[in-house]
Amino acid sequence: MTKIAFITGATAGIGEACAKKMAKVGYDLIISGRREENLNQLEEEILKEYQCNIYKLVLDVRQQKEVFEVINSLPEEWKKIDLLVNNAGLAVGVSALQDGVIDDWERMIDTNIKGLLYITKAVSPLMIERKQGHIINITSIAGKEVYPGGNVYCATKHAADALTKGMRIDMLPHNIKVTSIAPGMVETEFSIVRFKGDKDKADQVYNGFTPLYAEDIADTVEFIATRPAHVNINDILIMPTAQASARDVVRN
Ligand code: NDP
Ligand code: 8X3
Repeated sequence: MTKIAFITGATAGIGEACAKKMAKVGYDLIISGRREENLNQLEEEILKEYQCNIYKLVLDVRQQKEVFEVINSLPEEWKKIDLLVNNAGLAVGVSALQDGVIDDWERMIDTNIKGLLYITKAVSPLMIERKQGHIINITSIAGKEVYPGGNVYCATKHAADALTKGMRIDMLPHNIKVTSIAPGMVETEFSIVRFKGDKDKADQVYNGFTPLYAEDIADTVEFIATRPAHVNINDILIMPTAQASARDVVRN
């Protein structure tokens, strides 16, 4: 039977690359994000290349009620989710904590922590019922280290890292695998969002070295999701070769 992957934040970057990769290896897809045109375009691109069924969910992961409503009202055949990739997330701003913008903090906390929790609470009972499933949380090097101006973003990713460990314990009796993938710098829309649309500042983040690309993380998701039933990869930290830690990057 064809497996189903549910990918949040599939309208750009890592989530979009994961959707393409999992379609390529034969999964049907539930793709979600707030930008409907991007979902439509992604569907079109995937269907040009691969034979697969796609279900689109225009969804803001921060909207608790909506998350439960849309997931609970998925058609029965789409409730058999084998793989959940909790990828939707963002950083907003790089201010020191004392200069922080409270609205930016709320967006990061609501998306990266509460959104991940809502989606997981809605999807995991469907997996538990079938006694199978795999949840991959896209965390970050920012969930393992803290850097200047990273304060609240790093805290949300530390929370996602802790939640991954907690979920793994809680879901152990139900045969559900739980994995964290913690990437270093990946060139996506991430920095454009972080710098609130300032493309020049965003480009500077990746200047002078080769960052990771979204496809590198998608390859990792594919590898983890396709291990034999008795094997789980708990935690992967994946960095560009030119990056040793959150702060150590060699630039030309
Ligand atoms: P992008 O900005 O390219 O993509 C972010 C995705 O998240 C988009 O599809 C966006 O969709 C979605 N998203 C954001 N907010 C919401 C929301 N409220 N509801 C639903 N979807 C939302 O960034 P990346 O691909 O780089 O980021 C993906 C994940 O990877 C994030 O969790 C990020 O923290 C993590 N990460 C990124 C790294 C990097 O260097 N790029 C490194 C380590 C981790 P839409 O706007 O359409 O809603
Ligand atoms: C994104 C990686 O270290 O640039 O999570 O914030 S970092």
